Amino acid sequence: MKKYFASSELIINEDGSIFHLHVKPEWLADKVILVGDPGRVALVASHFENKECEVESREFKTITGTYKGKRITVVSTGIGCDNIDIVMNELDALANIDFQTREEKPQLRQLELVRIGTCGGLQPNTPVGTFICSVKSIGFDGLLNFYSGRNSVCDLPFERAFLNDMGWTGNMCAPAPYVIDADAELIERIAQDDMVRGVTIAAGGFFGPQGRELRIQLADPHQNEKIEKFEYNGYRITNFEMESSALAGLSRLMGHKATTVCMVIANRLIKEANTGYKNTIDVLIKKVLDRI
Ligand code: R1P
Ligand code: URA
Repeated sequence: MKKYFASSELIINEDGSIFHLHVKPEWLADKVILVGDPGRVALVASHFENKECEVESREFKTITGTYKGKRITVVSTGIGCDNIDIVMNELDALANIDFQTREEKPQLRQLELVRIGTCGGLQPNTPVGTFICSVKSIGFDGLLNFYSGRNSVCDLPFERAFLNDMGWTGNMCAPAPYVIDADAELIERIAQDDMVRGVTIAAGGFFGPQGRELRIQLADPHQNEKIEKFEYNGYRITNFEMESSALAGLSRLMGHKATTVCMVIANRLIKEANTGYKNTIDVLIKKVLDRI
């Protein structure tokens, strides 16, 4: 029997668009670029030859257009994995649920999603300005634990090794981190030979969860030293951002292809930062547009 999605579960606006994004099914391209900052949507779309739709609601701004003949949708997610839950479920509904019958479509329509973001670097080989493509993400956000397929898509031995190394028990720095791979084919095509292939921690905050201590103390004052030194099967943790784990995890569960590329704007190891990155992130945007 086909699954039917009631109006409280799949909320469709009166104009036929999806609840938060305000996007209609016919506006969604198969290739999707996600950015955190709504202001970055216009920067991506400034490279398009034409725009077929432009819509904005809360932090979610969407433009669909064409770049060198490829139809691409760019969407801003705002900050955090909670927003990625909204964006990924709504994009997947636009692609794979019939809005007239409210039933799942018979054939999966697979999306290709690349997040272009900013991050903090954690290693000597990730100075400010480095582009990092996430091969694996470690989710500090707990989002994937609410979906039943979690254990079938996560790297459980990596999770155990990381948790043992950190020595976190009980509710210390809970929920327990989950580890998820990005899409291998997409990583090769997007990262090529000019991006560092890294392991990214998607943190549930910019300060405490990324080991930044301002006026209030951290639960684990040695958190970042342990993260910087951690090694498992030749993998080192390269960077902190706040969305890649939910993107990779939900994409795996839904049958889509996804990865995250970020430009390092702060190196935590040598304590340097660049606040003028808005001019230089366009180099990364052009690489992704050419390779997606
Ligand atoms: C924090 O400043 C934000 O920057 C990073 C983090 O993931 C978080 O969203 O990405 P964006 O530049 O895409 O927003
Ligand atoms: N975004 C993050 O989440 N962390 C940083 O340090 C820089 C950008």
